[in-house]
Amino acid sequence: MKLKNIFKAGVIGLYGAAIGAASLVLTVAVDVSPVAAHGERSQEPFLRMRSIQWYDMKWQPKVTKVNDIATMTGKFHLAEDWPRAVGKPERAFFNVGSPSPVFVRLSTKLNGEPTFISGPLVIGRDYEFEVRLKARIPGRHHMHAMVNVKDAGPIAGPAAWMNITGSWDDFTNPIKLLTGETIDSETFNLSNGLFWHILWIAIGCFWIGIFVARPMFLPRSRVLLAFGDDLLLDPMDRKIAIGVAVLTCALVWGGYRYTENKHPYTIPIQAGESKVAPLPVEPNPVAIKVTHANYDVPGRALRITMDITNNGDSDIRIGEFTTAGVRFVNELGQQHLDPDYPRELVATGLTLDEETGIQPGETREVNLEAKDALWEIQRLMALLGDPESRFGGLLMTWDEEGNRHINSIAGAVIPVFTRL
Ligand SMILES: [Cu+2]
Repeated sequence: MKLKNIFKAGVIGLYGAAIGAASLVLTVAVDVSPVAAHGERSQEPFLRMRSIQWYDMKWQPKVTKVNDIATMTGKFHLAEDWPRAVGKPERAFFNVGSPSPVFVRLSTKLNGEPTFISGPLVIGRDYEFEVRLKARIPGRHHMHAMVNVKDAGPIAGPAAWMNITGSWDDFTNPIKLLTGETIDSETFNLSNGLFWHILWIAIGCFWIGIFVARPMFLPRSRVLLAFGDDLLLDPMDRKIAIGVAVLTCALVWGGYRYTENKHPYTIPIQAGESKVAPLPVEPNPVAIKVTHANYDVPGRALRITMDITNNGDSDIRIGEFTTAGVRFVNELGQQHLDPDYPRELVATGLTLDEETGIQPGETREVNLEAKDALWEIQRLMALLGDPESRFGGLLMTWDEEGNRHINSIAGAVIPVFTRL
């Protein structure tokens, strides 16, 4: 390779770096307002309303110091009306959605069982989770529960703001290994990680650089198409290719040998499958059939007409309709509402055409209205643009003794622009 060519390639590289730096400077200079959300509202309504339906969520405590432990607990139901466009939860991983690793997740339990790998979840059933988090980076963070579903992507649940005080420098995460040695996962083998990254990036840059300089991709491709590869085959190319192939194989083999010698006991991650049985189905005397639903666009209200049958032996009353983490409650629902639940996700606009309880054996046509600006704020009214235009959610009823029954309901929604 001629010195001039190397110089030329270097100049081209410098231009690229200059353009990158300029766009970075522009981004910082023009868009200075910090973003405080995750874009969770831009997830399609059918994904948030008709896939994983969250309830009884708790974030405790709301303020922690660096190194302190916080927990996120709750339950979720996998909707029977799971959308066709969303991959089925045959391989799902329980996760936490946060702005970068502000907490370190120490453990996750699904229905009381440690769950650190993915596994199948059953549609129509419920799961209870508990996540233990260790505060790492100080700040005010929006913390979501989340389930990653293969072929569907992350499905985020509701979030609460959690604050971390103190200094990041004080963070430690000591872990005792099987060999008895204790390491701090925050700093363990950092230089080793950097070394391998730099090494592979350097080999990659060298490999691409060689072909950029002798000659570049497009002229090379045109020559190849027009005249075949004879003209292009430089004996030096072959030597370099063999050299890089041998070096790569040697590094991979040597790296594995070294690691095996240094850490003889290792466990492959995500190689198995967690099999957690769903929560047992609780007897539910409430049967619901949605007959009609419409969304009042100017009034920001979802109106559902449904036949509710009470097969139990105690009056039941509706208290809450919850969808996509937004809780629509009436007076009864407010009595059972956790005061710690994020206020921005609570709507008091739940009304019924008849407030009296549904008696045992009775089947009643109920007209329910869930009205609040949150339909717009949370961009849930966008469901009208979905191909199916269906709503979904959990309807919570209470009997005279205060027992709660939960029904997952769903139905097609017709948009209306005036009160019918
Ligand atoms: Cu968020």
